[in-house]
Amino acid sequence: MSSSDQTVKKSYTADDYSTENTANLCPGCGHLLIVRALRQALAELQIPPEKINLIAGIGCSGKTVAEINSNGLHTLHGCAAPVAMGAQLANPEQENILISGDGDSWAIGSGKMIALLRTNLDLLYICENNGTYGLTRGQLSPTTKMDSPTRCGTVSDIPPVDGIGIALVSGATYVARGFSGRQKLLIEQIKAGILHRGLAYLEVFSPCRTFNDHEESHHSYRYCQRHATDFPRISVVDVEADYPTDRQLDPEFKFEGKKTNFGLKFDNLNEIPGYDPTDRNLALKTWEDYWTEQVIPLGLLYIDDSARAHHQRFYGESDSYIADLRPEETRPSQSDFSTILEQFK
Ligand SMILES: Cc1ncc(C[n+]2csc(CCOP(=O)(O)OP(=O)(O)O)c2C)c(N)n1
Ligand code: SF4
Ligand SMILES: [Mg+2]
Repeated sequence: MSSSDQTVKKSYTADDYSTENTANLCPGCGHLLIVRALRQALAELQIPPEKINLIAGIGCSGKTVAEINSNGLHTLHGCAAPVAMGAQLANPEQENILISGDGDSWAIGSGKMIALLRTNLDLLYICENNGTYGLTRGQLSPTTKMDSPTRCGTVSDIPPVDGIGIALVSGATYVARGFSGRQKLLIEQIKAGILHRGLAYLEVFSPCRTFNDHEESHHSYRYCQRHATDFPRISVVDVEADYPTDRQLDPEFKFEGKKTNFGLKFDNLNEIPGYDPTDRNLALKTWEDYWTEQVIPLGLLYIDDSARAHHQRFYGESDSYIADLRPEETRPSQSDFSTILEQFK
């Protein structure tokens, strides 16, 4: 190899994020389409696989870890949030992506997810919402709608949890709603969520082909296709491009990202009169209106790039991270430890 060849940066394609493992997801599963969009988004951002930490809970959704060529950790049910928080704080240079199902997020994991959302840690949290417990064969989940029976006919008699509403009130600084069946939008939502400097919550409507894609389901492909409506539809644009200098609601916005600034192009903002995705109160009010109707808005609801990411508060001016510490610096020496123990005798 010549010296000039050695300086050529590797160019990643979506295939570079594939693995030889297959996680045995059912054909047609919405989660597989999220895997496809994630690989494409990572390739478009040219993120080296070794820079990515994929951290997942338990569920079919969690099997994404096996499908993406990256560092990966399949944690315990409902416990992906504390692991992702630790990983991100220890080394904010890594791209941490948390993958969790609707059950993993909003049943067993709900307290931990809210604790995560309020931190503004710099990571992307993808909630793969199929309105059921896919892995354990189709039970009701916290997001099952009351008028949406399971395949066996069981009906929920309590209202569903609203993950988007929780994310908005808990402090997430990027909140978006996607659908496995809208790949182009999903790829852009994932890219923007990764580039965003702070906590990005992306909830993806991701039908369970085997247990919750039947005629009466409100989480089927057909239901989502019929009831989807456009919210601010985004695409990430060239960071080098020329942007308007003021922050008025122009079709193109420039945002301060984690490592670089990035631009968002809103394809349809003029179709939603008065909507401003940087106004959280407006996003909440608008989302509430949608939530009570039978429509599924897809797009970007809210973004705030002015808040400091949590690791910036945590480390202040320091330029070294916990991950840089030598093992002996992470724990007291034997003699210091003995001194500490003496105090408790
Ligand atoms: C502590 C604990 N409780 C219950 C389970 C059983 N369990 C495994 S996955 C799952 C729900 C998965 O649903 P969801 O998070 O929506 O993921 P999906 O399979 O639908 O993608 C449950 C209840 C478990 N593994 N661990
Ligand atoms: S059971 Fe449902 S969620 Fe799980 S892999 Fe099959 S289609 Fe996907
Ligand atoms: Mg589920």
